[in-house]
Amino acid sequence: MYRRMVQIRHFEEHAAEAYAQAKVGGFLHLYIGEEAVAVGAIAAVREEDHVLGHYRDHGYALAKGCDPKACMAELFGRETGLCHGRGGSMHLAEAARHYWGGYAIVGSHIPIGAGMAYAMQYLEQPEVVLDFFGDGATGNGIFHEGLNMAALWNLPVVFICENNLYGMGATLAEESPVRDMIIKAEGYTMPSVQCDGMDVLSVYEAVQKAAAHCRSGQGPYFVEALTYRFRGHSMADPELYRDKDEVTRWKALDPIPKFGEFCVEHRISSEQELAQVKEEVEAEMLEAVRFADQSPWPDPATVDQWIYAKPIDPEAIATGPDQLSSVEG
Ligand SMILES: Cc1ncc(C[n+]2csc(CCOP(=O)(O)OP(=O)(O)O)c2C)c(N)n1
Ligand SMILES: [Mg+2]
Repeated sequence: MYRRMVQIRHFEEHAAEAYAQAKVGGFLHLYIGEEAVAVGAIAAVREEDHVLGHYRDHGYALAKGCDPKACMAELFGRETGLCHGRGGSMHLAEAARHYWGGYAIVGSHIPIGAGMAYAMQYLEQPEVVLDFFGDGATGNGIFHEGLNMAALWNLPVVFICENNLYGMGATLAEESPVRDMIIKAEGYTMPSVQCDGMDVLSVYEAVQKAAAHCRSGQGPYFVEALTYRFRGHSMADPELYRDKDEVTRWKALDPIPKFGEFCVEHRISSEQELAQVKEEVEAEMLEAVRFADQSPWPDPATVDQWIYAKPIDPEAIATGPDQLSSVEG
């Protein structure tokens, strides 16, 4: 979990640098500060479980085990990218790893996650769905539709709300009548828990419990992770809406050194081993940038490829999601 968090941090620091050099187009939303949420949650479930989330998505992809080289090349818009350069930063996805993206329309993937959970229930598959979104998304109508159907049909989906206190430049108080997002889950009789999103073990524990609940057929669960993004909403954000002291206070809670200290204190790793992890990850990310930079652009003649899914063979549906994962195109 320590290595994964460091991977996300270093990946994004390099991505920010590449963005400033105009090597990455479009928007770039950094997850820096929130790494413990994706890492703790995804470590708490099985590899075959399904994950989807919003546009601040590099952390989910890396925590799901996607190759950092392919992720970086995707940001650079290259053919070697995770989605052949067609998706970019906000639309990372890898079917084979059951990582389904990366959605730019706020809240849009909430009912999609419920729908995937419905598929698991219908096919009698044991997998659960982790559906990540922000505090801002809970103000969208589609959030309520998704929670309503998930609760009504007892679907195996863990809704994970990353409450980072802001939706773009709007503070929580400006966007929501309640400060605690778990209150919104109560309206759907959904069990819920708040966890410390700056502490990877707190997230791990909460999601482990939530996923076990879903897997045992008891229906959906709502996890609220209290967290904070250390950078602006996107690279284009001058951050005029928040106090620098507030950012400094949250940075003192940085989940990476915090978990590093825990590992040393409990003799899980030595300081030298943690330093070695950082060094290895840094080399891996430098290689990812080099790979992305040297990769070819997509051939304009192939512009319509990798955009739409092929029609799915009904027999593949009947035989289960592993067959679906191999559908390409
Ligand atoms: C339906 C919709 N409305 C507005 C936007 C513009 N928008 C992009 S991100 C965002 C804020 C979302 O905040 P939150 O859900 O808290 O996620 P965070 O960025 O804090 O991780 C908004 C309003 C959008 N992408 N989609
Ligand atoms: Mg937010």
